[in-house]
Amino acid sequence: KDVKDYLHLLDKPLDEFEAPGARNSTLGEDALWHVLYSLGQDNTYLNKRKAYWGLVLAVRDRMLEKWTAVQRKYYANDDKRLYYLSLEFLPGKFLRGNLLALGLENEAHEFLHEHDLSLDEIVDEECEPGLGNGGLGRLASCYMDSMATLGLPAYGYGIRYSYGLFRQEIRNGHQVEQPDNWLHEGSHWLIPRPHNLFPIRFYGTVNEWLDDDGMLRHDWRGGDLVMAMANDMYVPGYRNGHVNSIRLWEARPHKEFVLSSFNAGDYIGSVQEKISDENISMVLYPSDDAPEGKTLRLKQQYFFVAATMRDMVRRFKKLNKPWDQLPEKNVVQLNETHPAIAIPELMRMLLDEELLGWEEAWCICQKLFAYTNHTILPEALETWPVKLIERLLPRHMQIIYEINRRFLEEVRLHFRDEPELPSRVSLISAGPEQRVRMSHLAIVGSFSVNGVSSLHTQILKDRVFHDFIRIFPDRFNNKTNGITPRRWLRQCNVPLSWLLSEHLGCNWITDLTQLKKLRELVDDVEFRHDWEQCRLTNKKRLADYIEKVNGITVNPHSIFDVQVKRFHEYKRQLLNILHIISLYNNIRRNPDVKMQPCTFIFGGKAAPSYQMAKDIIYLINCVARRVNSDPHTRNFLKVIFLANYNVSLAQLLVPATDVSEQISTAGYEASGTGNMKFALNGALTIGTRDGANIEIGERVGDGNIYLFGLCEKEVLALRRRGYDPWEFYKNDSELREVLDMINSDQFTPGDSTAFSSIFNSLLTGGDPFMVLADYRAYVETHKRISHEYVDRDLWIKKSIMNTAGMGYFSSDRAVKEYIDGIWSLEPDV
Ligand code: 73E
Repeated sequence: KDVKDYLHLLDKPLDEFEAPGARNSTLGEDALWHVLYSLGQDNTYLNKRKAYWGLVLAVRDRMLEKWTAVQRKYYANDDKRLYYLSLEFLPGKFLRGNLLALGLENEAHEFLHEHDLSLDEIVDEECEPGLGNGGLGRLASCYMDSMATLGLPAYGYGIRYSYGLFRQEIRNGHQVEQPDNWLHEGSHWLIPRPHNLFPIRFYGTVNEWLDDDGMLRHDWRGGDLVMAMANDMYVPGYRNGHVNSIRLWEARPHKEFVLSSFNAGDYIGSVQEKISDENISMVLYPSDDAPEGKTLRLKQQYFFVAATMRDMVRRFKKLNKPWDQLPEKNVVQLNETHPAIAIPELMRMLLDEELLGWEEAWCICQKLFAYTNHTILPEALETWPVKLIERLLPRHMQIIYEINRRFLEEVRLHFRDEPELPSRVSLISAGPEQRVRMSHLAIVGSFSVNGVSSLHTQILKDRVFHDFIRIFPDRFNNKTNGITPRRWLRQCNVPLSWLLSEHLGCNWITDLTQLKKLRELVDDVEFRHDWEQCRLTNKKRLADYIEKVNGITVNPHSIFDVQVKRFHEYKRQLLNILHIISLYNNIRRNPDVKMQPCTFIFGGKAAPSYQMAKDIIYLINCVARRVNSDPHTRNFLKVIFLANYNVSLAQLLVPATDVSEQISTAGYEASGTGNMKFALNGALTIGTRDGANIEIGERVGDGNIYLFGLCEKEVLALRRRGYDPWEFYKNDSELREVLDMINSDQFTPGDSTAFSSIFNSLLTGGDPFMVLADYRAYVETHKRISHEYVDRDLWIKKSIMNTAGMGYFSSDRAVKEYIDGIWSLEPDV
């Protein structure tokens, strides 16, 4: 059927004040108007580009009307506001989601139809803003969607990077990074606000002076100034008339040219300064789960935080309220420690500019800030050299010292018999180079610290921040992550959404727990048939993409087994490829084997400096080349690497996946959110007892998930006992064969050392992520999967039970938990 014939069945009706007719022109008329008057192009005929840009501008008009009304309401109601500070946002493409939220899909279809175009081809015109690395940035975007849908007075804050995460190309099996110039055509989704401009200082010196009461005061001056200019991105709630915004700061030169050197004839020298100032918001750092110790990174953090605190204080001052009301009217959520420098920055503003006393200022900070931790990888806990902060932000370093002095004094007072405790919890680490521990700063300066899954929060309490639990017993809490059902089901999986709305009505889109009613339908043969058809439609669409992009034909009836995520040793893409090699060996040994054909799909980027991760990508591509071209196996086994994995590609993959690979070493993946997207769309998970996998298992039921391998406690115990990967090498002949192949030229003819780094890490290197320890359990679990997949009734029932159990993982639920447990906000709809 034509999409436009069934859209009205899919979605909630619009709220009354939203009804069409509130405007006296149609979306299409406005789009044509914009083609002529905003783009300056002939609107008597349209091509894809013109139609796209015209639509964007017409949709934007409608969002702006709502956004200004909502801002007025915030002021009128004197609402408490949430500031969500994140160095990363990954919104994905906007057009489809915005049309959906605003209830404009039908109008858009009609307009495009009149011009012989379709929405599918139009959305290709849009390029996706890659302003994040992975899960952390995508989580921020899911939460912004839920906040708008729940009608919260919330603002996202981040950086308008000129270059997002690099575009990944695969050349001869290797990852090659290309710049992502996502703004080269401009983006009308981003509105520059040249009047929202703040100077941000770096370097300089601190002067002391005495105020009228004889109190010692500080004044930071000199150094370099850079301007922070606002750019706003709009986030409409789902059909509720509510629109929020994400403010992304862009660095601008403080002076156009340094006039003196310009006059002295040093033209290039004077432009140089302009260039280096703009560098601050030039590019996103491409490491996920690992800190980047570069000065420019710290500059980025301070730059966006300082501008954001200014903006918050500017709005607060309009209310003419005393300072102690700041935390009653605002709350600041820190997404990881990346924005933690906000704490000393607000202290500086309150002390040095507003002339508050220390206690008063500190009390405000501790009631205002809340911190979310996303990772426990020891190497990922952010620290900055004291020397660097002293130079770049001299006043902040003084304030951090003072926070620490007072904090440790309290600790000594309350824990007299533990002389070691102060140095363990100190904000400053000792050692040859003193460093500021940003997580300690964030914990001490906040009223709430949360982890992102039950297990992760437990690990924070038991291990990583154990000392702090005793000092601040009420500060720690869990908020298990969630994903937005608008993008991750309604938008990416139209066939299934239709089926769901037909049977459950459409309230699941904003109340995902409704999905549990699917359990009553698992025994309905016709329903199961329709379910399977939806899945097949999605798999065919993915197969077409793979054919077009990779030039490889895959069988849509094969098991689509997918692992897409950043490349990291702890995520263990290696375990996956080792198993594939052993499957390959088995098929070659038994050419007549009866086996369910399998398509293994990989996607994901490696940080450009992470050599091991890049080697693993190369290994996968080399294995793929060999397997896909072997006439003995190619009907049973295909291995596909999809280049440049991003949000758009995820939207294509997620609904087409049968088996979702979530196989991190237990204890390492804080939560994972990809795991949720797949299970929500009816994939079955093969996973370790790690992060949110455990909670997914609890909700979909033991029989509907394939959990395997060591649990977190067993990983710790084995390491303590002394883990020897050689044992597994010696005792498992299949595994040994696979490892020996990697250590030969089997996959790289003529070059037998291509993967020796991998082989060595797994054996002589001690296999830090215990790939070999989990290998056998993983292989056996895959055998079960392959066996059970063939029983179509059984499999489809399990698939339905997955979707049915995933209601809990809506970001609406997660955001509501933040509201109740941390933010104390009122929805304003
Ligand atoms: O487990 C994921 C989690 O689902 C975790 O690895 C990821 O955050 C997701 C959302 O909670 C994450 N990313 C980072 N730390 N944890 C990170 C660290 C430094 C730079 C960029 C990202």
